[in-house]
Amino acid sequence: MSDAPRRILLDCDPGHDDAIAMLLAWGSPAVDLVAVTTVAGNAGIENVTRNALGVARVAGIAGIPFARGASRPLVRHVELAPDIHGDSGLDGPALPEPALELDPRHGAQLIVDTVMAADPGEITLVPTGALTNIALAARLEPRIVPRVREVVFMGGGVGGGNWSATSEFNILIDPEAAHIVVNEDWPVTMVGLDVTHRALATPEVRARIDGVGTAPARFVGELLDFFGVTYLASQGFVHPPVHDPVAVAAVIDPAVLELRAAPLDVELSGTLTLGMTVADLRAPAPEGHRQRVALGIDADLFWDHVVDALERIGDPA
Ligand code: PIR
Ligand code: CA
Repeated sequence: MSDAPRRILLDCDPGHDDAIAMLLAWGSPAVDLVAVTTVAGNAGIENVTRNALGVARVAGIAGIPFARGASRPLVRHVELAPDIHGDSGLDGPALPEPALELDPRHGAQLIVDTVMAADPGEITLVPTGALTNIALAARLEPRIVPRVREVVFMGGGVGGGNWSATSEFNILIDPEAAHIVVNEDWPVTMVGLDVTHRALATPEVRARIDGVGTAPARFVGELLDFFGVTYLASQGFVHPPVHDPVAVAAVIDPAVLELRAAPLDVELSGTLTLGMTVADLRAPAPEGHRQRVALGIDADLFWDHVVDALERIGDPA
């Protein structure tokens, strides 16, 4: 772990696992959460934005801006995931009324402003939903591209999808945005299903979270209860995978994931493979290649960081 906390902007569509990603980012001493932006995906933009503010209240997150982002993908019609996350996008636990005021800027504008106001190489973008806001920000202000330290996104995978045979939800609902993001000239790391499908909320993990004994930990438990039911019904998982916090954990501790540099692109014209993330793993990538894909995970270490973050958050007033 590096000494100075890495400053991250979380761009999300909460979303059960997005909510846990937010808690991990807030509670971990290795990262400094500087802003949160929302994007349509798991539910519509009004719902995911409300959910983000509700989660902030649960975790005691304050003093950072939250901004509503894109209400639909760049090209395609909006596609939601109520079978997984419920109609609200965060069904299950009761959510408190927001305590924070929404920032008046569009999410893409907040991304631009955050990156331009910081030193070059300071801000890491962590998108855990469709890449619409990140793509918009790169087009709105191209000078952010060389200033961003890295984009670490949850999405895609090299070994198949969850929304089609080849493609993962966050990429498939806005493939054009994903294409922009992986092809911009900034370091980009794909945290895909290859690793997140191994970050499972097993009964042992549940017991550790329950053992924390705080209101935010109980909230996470209730999120996992709901996620467990829908994941079993819709995807046949006995224990639900928790995707989005894995991208945050990748920034917190490089030992969590095994990364490999590889040329990476997003399929935009396949008739069967739209939204597929194609990584060329045939040979080692050239020295200094800017794209990396996650191929392995230390799941125990990942959960250590989640539990540690919950312990540090404690019981906010
Ligand atoms: C999870 C998601 C969408 C659909 C399914 N089946 C499961 C959401 C999660 O929030 C995560 O960011 C990503 N999209 C996983 O595909
Ligand atoms: Ca998500």
